[in-house]
Amino acid sequence: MRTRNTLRRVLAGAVVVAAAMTAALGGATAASAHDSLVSSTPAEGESVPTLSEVSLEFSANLLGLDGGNIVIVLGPDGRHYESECTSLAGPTLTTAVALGAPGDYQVEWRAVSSDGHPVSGVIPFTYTGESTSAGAETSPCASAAGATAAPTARSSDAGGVSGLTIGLVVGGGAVVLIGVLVVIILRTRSREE
Ligand SMILES: [Cu+2]
Repeated sequence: MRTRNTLRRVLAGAVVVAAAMTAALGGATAASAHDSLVSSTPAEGESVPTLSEVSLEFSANLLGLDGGNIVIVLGPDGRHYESECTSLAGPTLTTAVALGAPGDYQVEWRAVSSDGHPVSGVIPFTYTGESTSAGAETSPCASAAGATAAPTARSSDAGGVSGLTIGLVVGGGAVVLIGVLVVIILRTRSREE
């Protein structure tokens, strides 16, 4: 009988610890979903005869941080064909362009998700129209000059679950579990004596 009671207490303790750990981890994970690109003009792989503006639509309103939302358009010659800075309106980024010789172009974008995380991507497309610009060596927009460099270091935000956080929660749970076991063993022993 005593063995059965002890077993029951150990199981109850383990269930409480597991529930606490699940709640801690689950809460942190739910807060870290970031925005994604929903659609774009031009679409990926699309062939366009004219293009005056690139527009990207995201799954939620982006954060309007200075220099955080950047769209550049690179031609087959590697030159820049965006003609203005990127503007943000809710979930949409828009950049005016004047394309050069027909060929394979790519839109390179970087945005600040509504949860503060940087997201980025590349959209290749083909231009079949006539040249309207000679392009530029660098972006005409000052904040986009370093756009091809790595995204800004905003990833150590409050929303994400770092390895350290998981380690602390798991470690804390283990300490509590060991404590519960020690108390149960001591109680069982003193009763037997
Ligand atoms: Cu995120």
